[in-house]
Amino acid sequence: MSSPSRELVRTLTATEYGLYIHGTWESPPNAPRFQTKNPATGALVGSFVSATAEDATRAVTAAAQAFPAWRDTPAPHRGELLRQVADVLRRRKPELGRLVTEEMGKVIEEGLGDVQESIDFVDYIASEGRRLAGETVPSELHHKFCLTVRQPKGVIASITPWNFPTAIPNWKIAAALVAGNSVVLKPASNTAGCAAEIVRAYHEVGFPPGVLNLVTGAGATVGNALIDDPRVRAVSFTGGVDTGRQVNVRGAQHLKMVHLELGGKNPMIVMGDANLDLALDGVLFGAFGTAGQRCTATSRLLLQDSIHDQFLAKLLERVKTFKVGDPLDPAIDMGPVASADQEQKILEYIEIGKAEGAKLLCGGQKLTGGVYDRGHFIAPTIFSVQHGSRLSLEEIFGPVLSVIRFRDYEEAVRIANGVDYGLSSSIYTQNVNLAFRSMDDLEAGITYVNAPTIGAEVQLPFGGIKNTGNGGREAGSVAIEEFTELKTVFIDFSNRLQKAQIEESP
Ligand code: UN1
Repeated sequence: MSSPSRELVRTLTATEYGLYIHGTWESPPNAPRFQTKNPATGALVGSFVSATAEDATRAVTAAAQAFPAWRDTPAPHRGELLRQVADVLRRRKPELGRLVTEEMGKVIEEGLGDVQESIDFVDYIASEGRRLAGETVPSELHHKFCLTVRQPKGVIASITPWNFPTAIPNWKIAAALVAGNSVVLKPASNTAGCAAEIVRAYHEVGFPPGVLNLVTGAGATVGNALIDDPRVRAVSFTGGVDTGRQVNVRGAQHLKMVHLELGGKNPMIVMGDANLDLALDGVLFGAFGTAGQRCTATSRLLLQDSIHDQFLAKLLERVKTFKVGDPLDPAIDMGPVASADQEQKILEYIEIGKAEGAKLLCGGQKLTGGVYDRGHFIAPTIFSVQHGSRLSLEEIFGPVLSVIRFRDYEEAVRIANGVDYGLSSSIYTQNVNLAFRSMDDLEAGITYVNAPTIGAEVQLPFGGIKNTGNGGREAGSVAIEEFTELKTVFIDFSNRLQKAQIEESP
């Protein structure tokens, strides 16, 4: 146990952040605070205001006041500011990548990748300021013009998770802002520092006060206040399915558009004809990258009978060489899980697996001794399971892979689709017919052929079906759909009353 004086030093070294409302960082001296901690070492990272519902309401007021002028700012100018944000993020990438790693524990290569995904998306969506395209279509009447334009919704609440602590806030903020909305961001508490640093980038390039606001604190307080505020026109939420359901129900009471991006139980199918070494690299990255804490993580490995034993033997060999440890060390393959809560939940699932008779093939425990004792490290874990067991169906969000054996393609598809989620999916095969069939057959928003289930690129839509969400997509050019209303416009220049559906066509 550390001595009290040591604790004090750590407290003082934590970066202190305020709330960001109407372009000002607010740090009331007596406000209750919470802290973020490095999950690898327990060291303090940042200290944040635990906002009240009134704080959230003030942020919405700031956003509502800023909205009219921001809506009227030409979209290319809005895009230009975002382009400058991308430049700031690019400049600060090394420092921000390190912060991602220190605050949530993904290895530094992935911490930097998180920031790169932010840069890529902000760059990409900035140019939407010069598109925001509607459509023009013919009228059934003479001298009449029909078109659609995209209009912002108003104030958007963005509620974001800790696993992509810069990328996902940027997906939501940048798309909402380029479309002319104002935003209140409520980030996951354990990565509030990453969120605050992103907001600093927006502040630095001169977004008008109130256009973007940051309110840190508990979901039950801040999140609910945002969802309940009638001035918030849409809520964009990424997180767990249980919370997502509550957000949706709460938003529905206000007839509010709620966009949900929730969990996954993503399968990788390895057919007998696959390039096995390629599949091996793929499953290691897919299952244990970000310590399995991606919505897109490969959490089920489906192996065809003919290669099952051989592939599994190779996989277990490779996992033995896997280095778990300090995520800032570039030689390390996997860091800690993100928090004590995560650790507990994952260990509970490991116990569930054991209790339901799944065969533990490797790992299955918290790592202890030396540097491990300071953090939340769990060994890469592989179970052999039956389809239908809890391990095979429920999202674990940790470094736990469930292996399932199958006979033929049809059975693989049945198993792959036999879960409540549908975010990502993958098939390894050299058979071009199966590769193309899987595009149709796999029930998921994303299908990879000969690549693992993770690694989506920002210029394409991201999202899933079934319990993964409620139909929306982030990223890609469709990212602006959740943040815009379509206005349909008819312009009649005939100088007479024309009656659609009633007049005879000439
Ligand atoms: C998530 O886990 O919520 O495709 C996002 C990927 C990343 C994004 C994951 N580009 O794995």
